[in-house]
Amino acid sequence: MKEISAHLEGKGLRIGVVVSRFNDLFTRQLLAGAEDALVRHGVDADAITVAWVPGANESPLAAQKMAGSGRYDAVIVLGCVIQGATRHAELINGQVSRSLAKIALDTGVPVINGVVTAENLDQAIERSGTKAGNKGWTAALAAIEMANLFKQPGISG
Ligand code: INI
Repeated sequence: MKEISAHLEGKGLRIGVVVSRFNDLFTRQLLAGAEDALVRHGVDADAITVAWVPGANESPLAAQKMAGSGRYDAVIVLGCVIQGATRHAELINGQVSRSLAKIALDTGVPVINGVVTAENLDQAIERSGTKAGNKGWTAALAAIEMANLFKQPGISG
């Protein structure tokens, strides 16, 4: 049996990051976590490009531009959607996750969904670098793993 799996070596990878300004108290923490994870795993800081967008709703288009540019081995999307009194957040989450999955399939570039979806402020705090870890960090590891996976013989080209 032949198994294909990827290591977490970031050397030589070029990573695009899309980050929302909405709820930036949290998204700045997600970005810090992602950058820390990328650099600690060998990604050159100069090979990380960060594009800020107004909110999660705008992130798929920026991710599509980055993924389609041919300049990145993976794109990470960071944001924080907090449930309010209306179903607005639920609609944003559905739209964003479906769009990001489609962009990855259309471009063949891994697009990692690092958008925190929280029912309240406590959950947003927990997922942005406290009790439940930092979703930016885990998204960065997923980006490295997926980018390396497609460099393995037997899975692409
Ligand atoms: N954008 C977010 O990133 N998080 C949210 O929680 C949020 N809520 O709840 O409204 C949010 N809304 C803004 C949206 O993403 C767009 O920027 C805006 O609708 C303009 O298109």
